[in-house]
Amino acid sequence: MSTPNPTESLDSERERTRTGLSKAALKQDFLDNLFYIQGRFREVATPHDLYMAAAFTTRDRLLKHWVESAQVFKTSHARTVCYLSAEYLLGPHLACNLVNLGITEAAREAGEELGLDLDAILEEEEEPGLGNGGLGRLAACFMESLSTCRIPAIGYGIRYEFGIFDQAIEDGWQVEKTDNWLRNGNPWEIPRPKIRFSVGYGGYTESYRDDTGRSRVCWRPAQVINGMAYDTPILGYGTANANLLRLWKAEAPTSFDFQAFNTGDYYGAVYANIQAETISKVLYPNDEPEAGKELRLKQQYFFVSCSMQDMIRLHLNTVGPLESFADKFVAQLNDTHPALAVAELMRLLLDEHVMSWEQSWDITHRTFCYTNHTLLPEALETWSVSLFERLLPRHLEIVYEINRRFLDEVRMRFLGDEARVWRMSLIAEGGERRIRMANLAVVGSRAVNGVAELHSELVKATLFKDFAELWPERFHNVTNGVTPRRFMVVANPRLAQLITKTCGHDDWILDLERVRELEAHVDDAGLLEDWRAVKRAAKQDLATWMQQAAGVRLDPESLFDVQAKRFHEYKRQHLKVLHIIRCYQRIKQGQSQDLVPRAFIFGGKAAPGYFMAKLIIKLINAVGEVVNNDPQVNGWIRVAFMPDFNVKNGQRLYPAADLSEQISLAGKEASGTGNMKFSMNGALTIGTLDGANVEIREAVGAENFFLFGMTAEEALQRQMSGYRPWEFYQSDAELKSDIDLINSGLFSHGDTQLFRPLTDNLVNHDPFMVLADYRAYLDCQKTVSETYRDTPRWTRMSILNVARIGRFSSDRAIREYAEHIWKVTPKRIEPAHHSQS
Ligand code: AZC
Repeated sequence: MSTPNPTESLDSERERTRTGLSKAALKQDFLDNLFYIQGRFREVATPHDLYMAAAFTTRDRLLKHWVESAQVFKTSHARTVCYLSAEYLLGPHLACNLVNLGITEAAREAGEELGLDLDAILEEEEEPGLGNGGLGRLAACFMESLSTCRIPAIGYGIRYEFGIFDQAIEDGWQVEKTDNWLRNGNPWEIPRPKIRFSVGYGGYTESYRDDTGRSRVCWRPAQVINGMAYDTPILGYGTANANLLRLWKAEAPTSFDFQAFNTGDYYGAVYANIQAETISKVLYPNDEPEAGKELRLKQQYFFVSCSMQDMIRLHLNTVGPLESFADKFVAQLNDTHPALAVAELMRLLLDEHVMSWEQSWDITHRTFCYTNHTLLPEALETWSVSLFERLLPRHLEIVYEINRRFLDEVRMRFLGDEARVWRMSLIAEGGERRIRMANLAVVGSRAVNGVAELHSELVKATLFKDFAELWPERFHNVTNGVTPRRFMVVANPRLAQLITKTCGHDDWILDLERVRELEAHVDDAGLLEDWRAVKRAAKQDLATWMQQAAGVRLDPESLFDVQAKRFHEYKRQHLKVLHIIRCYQRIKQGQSQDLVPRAFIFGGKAAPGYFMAKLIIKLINAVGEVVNNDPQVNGWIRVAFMPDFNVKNGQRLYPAADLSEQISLAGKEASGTGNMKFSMNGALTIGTLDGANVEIREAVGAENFFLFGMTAEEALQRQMSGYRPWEFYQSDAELKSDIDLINSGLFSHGDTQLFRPLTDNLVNHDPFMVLADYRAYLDCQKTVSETYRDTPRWTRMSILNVARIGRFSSDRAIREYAEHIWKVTPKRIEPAHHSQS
């Protein structure tokens, strides 16, 4: 799939001018957009006006690729991937689009000639935070790689009016602020008022006989709302292929209920409108489902129904009869949030397109594939049958029928094994009856995958053991990846330039395996020096930013030790805190000989209702307050909390990290993707054998990775044989003194109770076995410090981490999906050769 960037063939200035990619064309269009769209002259434009004009100038250039891609995909009936995801954590668009268009330098120079700084313009962009964390960001990386790999694709999701909250830190606590990302307009989306679908809720179903005498069902919903499409083009790198991200906004079917209006109920009519719009109003800020939230179920059904109707519309408009639907489309369920699509496609085929059950099921089952992202039992979605019935009565009937047929199959295979039937049922019985969305997703899909080798094995061995016994061929692994365009080229341009200079080409951006060519230079003194300078500059940038954003001074000479990810007990940010407290105590006791100066940097949000996670954030800031104000330890350690960790801020963090903390309890982190982003930027990892850490370690070499802690198997064994955390607390004097120091009130102005819920939980329950891994973690951190002191060795390890990270490009992941799961081939779009105005 390696082909030159379309812009490379356009080397003559005339050609670039003709296609709008020259500096002169950019300048002219920028000024035009500033005038005609923003209504400003250069002299009076605000920074936001400048950003908008730059965004429109860039978008114009995307559109050409996009319109052409759509045209080619349509006329060639190209097999298309539909990625169904309730979340897309997109991050800022502008810088990535410039890179993918190949016009970053031209834009920078055009800006300079106008007296503008491109970096300042990029800073203006408010990112669409339509996701919580890993799962949403993965969807965004996959959209970019789908285009880069030239796979025809549509991403379907929800256009939340409010994305993930903005995090502020006040008095050390997380405070949530609404994310009004659309406030100043979104230049990247194109509203499609003609692409609207009705979505029903509630009501009842009726049976009737059709003309042929066959029994049919009709659903009479009590409420009907509309979903309207908003499209965002997603361009690939080094290609003219551009795919479509189609997000649905909920609205009332008509702006007024005229009957209510005529009878004088103006308020009632407007209220109905508002109620409908609530459905796409806000992203649920949890990375695990909140039980029983009716609005959440409504959201899921809303976007899934619009998307399935849209796919059917596209199929009927282009290919024709629905019999071939599963040949035209493959739909990937990103976790169980869109699993209702299975029931919805069945309903549309059965009720609206009057197909038989057998044919509808055959199509449905051949259409869907499902990715699981977690083994944590509390994160597995279930919906109460009563709520489901109230909102989606027809879908409940369909789920029951799918279940009836499925369980017959199970009974036939495993005669007399009713316990198995009970476990595999789509309905959990005993207590309140609930629908198991994961089971629905597995039954309704022809392929199921986990997101790292270890995770996929555990999926088969634990979560879906019964299903893997019934359908072993259905289970796959596709290890996650991340896009090197955003997380290397855009986030870390200095490093990108150094790699390009060292390798003598920039083909690695498209074929990340080729960063391996760095290995040949790993002993060049010049490279080592340049490598250190690049890292040092990134650390300085972060230090400058952190000083301004968090008021903490960081010394770029110190080791930047970073943990950035959602806050969750299984990710064990509190294990890191114990390490900080240990360092603090050692320095105070004059035992700093094993230490190196370190900046401990955290970033991440906690779900607003997750008390323990929020308390851990408070503890970090509380420890920071003491440590950072203690002159005795100041030259040694600093603690900094980056407020509002999001994609944009992540891009500041990854390049500056020396050490990447991936310290989840083994068996709990499905994959992790931050681990890849850090490693790509030359950070060394300290980590457990969990998720993709296992494969990263294999790839970069065990000698270039700091491994510690129990394996998943050992953790399970220990858990089963009765884990008693207090024994660790009692028997390890340092551990005890670290926990006791928290309880002493030192970090809470004398309040000895504030952190009790956390410390008591650790000592008495410790569900994620922090205490069991504490000693191993400290020992490993000692090795980290020793290694860091040997600068050439550390630098060499850093280079090798980058050189061997190729496998973790999301391009590789997408190719594996395409080949093994989706059975779809690339479709090349030729660069357009007509001029644009
Ligand atoms: C995450 C997993 O926790 C993480 O390990 C994985 O890398 C990522 O998905 C992508 O596969 N899961 C979530 O983010 N889950 C939700 C519901 O947000």
